[in-house]
Order: sequence, then C-alpha cells, then structure tokens
Amino acid sequence: MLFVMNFICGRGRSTSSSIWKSSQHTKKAGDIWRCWPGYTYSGIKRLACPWTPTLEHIREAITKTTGQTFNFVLVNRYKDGLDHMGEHRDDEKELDPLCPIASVSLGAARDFIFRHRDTRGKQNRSHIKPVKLELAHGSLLLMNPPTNTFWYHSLPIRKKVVAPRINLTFRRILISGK
Ligand SMILES: O=C(O)CCC(=O)C(=O)O
Repeated sequence: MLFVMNFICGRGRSTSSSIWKSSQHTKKAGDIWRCWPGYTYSGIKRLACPWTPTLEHIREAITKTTGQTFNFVLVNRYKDGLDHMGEHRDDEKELDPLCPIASVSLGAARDFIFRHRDTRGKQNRSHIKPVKLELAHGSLLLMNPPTNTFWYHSLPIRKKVVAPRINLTFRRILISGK
C-alpha cells in the first residue's frame, strides 16, 4: 500500500461533472463513471463515458507517480458524512488482478477502514486489528495487489462531517475482446 498526502494540492485543477445515483454497497454515495470500455459494477452494466481533461490530467499524474496505467475511473460523491460506503472488496471479475487501485480524495477528509477478511463475522479467527486511515483532501491511496484479496475496506458514516467529498478510484479493466 502507498499513501501520498497532498498528491493533488497545488496542481490547480478541480473535478466537476454530473452525478448519477448510486448502485453500490450502501446506495448512499452518488457516483459517476468515467471509463473505457463499459463496465459491470455491482451487477449493473455502465456504458462508457469519455474522459474529461481534468480526469485525464489526474490519471497521467498517477501514472507518472506509480508507473501503472489505468483505463477506468469510478467517481463517488459523498454529499456529507452521512453518505458512506459499506465494507467490501474491489473484486469485480473485469479488474486486472495485477494492477493496483489508485484512490484520490477531494474535499472533506474522511476515515477509511481496512479490515482483514479473517476478522469478519462471528468466526473471528484472527487478532489482526483494523487499519484506519484519514483520507485527506488531495491524498492518493494506492492499494497494491493482493490488498483486495485479504482486506475489506469501508468509508463509515461520520455525522460531524458536513462538507462534500469526491473520490476517484482509477482501475485497469481487462479487455476481453468480446
Ligand atoms: O470513497 C472511497 O474512498 C471508497 C470508494 C470505494 O471503496 C470504492 O469505490 O470501491
């Protein structure tokens, strides 16, 4: 895992766009898809949207930092601390398992919790503690494989947070040629 504070700060660009309703784990966060090609996410097929110059700019900056290329970005908007994301792994079959997931945060700082898969449910077989990170404005979190195999992640409710947050997760989708 790699965490870079202030990755975006000073780059002088901001994100904007229209927002679609969420389909995802909590149905709480609004989200936007920017991707090529189309993608099935939580069982819902999303059509491709063209990349905006701002998203391309951020994608290139991440590629320069990480050496990885990305052909998909998921955009989640949280209007305040009541919007949240339930515990899950990014394990969609279209994702390239060798590519990290690069997560950029803009706006309100939010807690992000990792929980090891062996500590979930009643059959807790491990004493591995959850890991909490504060995802501050402008930060970049890189989840390298096999993080998503062993660790679940979530963005819990934080009632004191009143400002919005946008999260961009850049991913690499396998092109099947179908
Ligand atoms: O908003 C975040 O930081 C988390 C987003 C997330 O977990 C996801 O898109 O799978």
